[in-house]
Amino acid sequence: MNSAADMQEKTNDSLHNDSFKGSKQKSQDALALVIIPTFNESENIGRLLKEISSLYPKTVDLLVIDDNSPDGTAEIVRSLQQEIRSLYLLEREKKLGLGTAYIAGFQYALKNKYRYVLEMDADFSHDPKEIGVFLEAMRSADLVIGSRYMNNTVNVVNWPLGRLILSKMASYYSRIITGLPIDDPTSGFKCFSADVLRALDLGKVHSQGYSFQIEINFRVWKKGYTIREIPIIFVDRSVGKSKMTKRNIREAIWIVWLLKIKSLVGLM
Ligand SMILES: Nc1nc2c(ncn2[C@@H]2O[C@H](COP(=O)(O)OP(=O)(O)OP(=O)(O)O)[C@@H](O)[C@H]2O)c(=O)[nH]1
Ligand SMILES: [Mg+2]
Repeated sequence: MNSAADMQEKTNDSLHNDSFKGSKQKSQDALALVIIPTFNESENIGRLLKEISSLYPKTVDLLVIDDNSPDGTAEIVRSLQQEIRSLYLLEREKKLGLGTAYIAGFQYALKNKYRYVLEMDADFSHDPKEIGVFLEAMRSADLVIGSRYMNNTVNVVNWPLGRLILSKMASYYSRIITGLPIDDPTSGFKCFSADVLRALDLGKVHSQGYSFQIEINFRVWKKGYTIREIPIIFVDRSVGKSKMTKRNIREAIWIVWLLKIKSLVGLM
């Protein structure tokens, strides 16, 4: 997947952004950056970071983007930076939404010259063991999406029926209005090639919250990149609270129309 020469070509850029507290240099041989946004995930984050770093000690670096969680999530990450060499932390001053967290993470990944950039939730809904499958699938795609709904199946464990219906409705709605040919457009477990992220105008992304997933997929699709879905099993969080709000749902409803209109008038 990556030659030694390619790896050497990557530079170890120092970071020049003061908000990346405790950051070091990018690991020399890291192929991918896993971005994990957090808000009040103190019960999950430590175990998750340890698990990923023990599964992928060399190929994967980790970036947690924490929005000043009152439960001490950032302190846990900071203390783990002593034992996990490839763990970085971006602390933002308040809860600014999932979409803006990912944009900040993408900018960090591009600046530090990772080849692949993964998105992942902190709450163990996404299985760390799948990261290798995503990287393998990137051989034949520019964006790989972990799908809960491929081939008319539903691979969701322990989700309340209401959440499942909402998620399925969002998938149908975004497909009918925009034509986006993806079974699970709201999935938050995915992997981008850095080239795709570089080609997107990240400053133009509208979504602050969960509709970010739909919007970014739409932008990648519109640019003609290859999107591949791979099946994942999504397990509902067992600890911590959901951050999904009615505001997120309202945003998704209008964002889909905005994307449609912008693409019709040639603005996308
Ligand atoms: N930095 C940051 N992270 C967030 C924000 N909102 C949610 N997150 C994180 O984004 C990930 C997904 O959020 P969840 O609440 O798990 O969303 P979900 O998976 O749709 O909902 P549940 O699993 O039902 O709780 C988790 O790691 C959250 O901690 C935010 O505003 N800022
Ligand atoms: Mg979750």
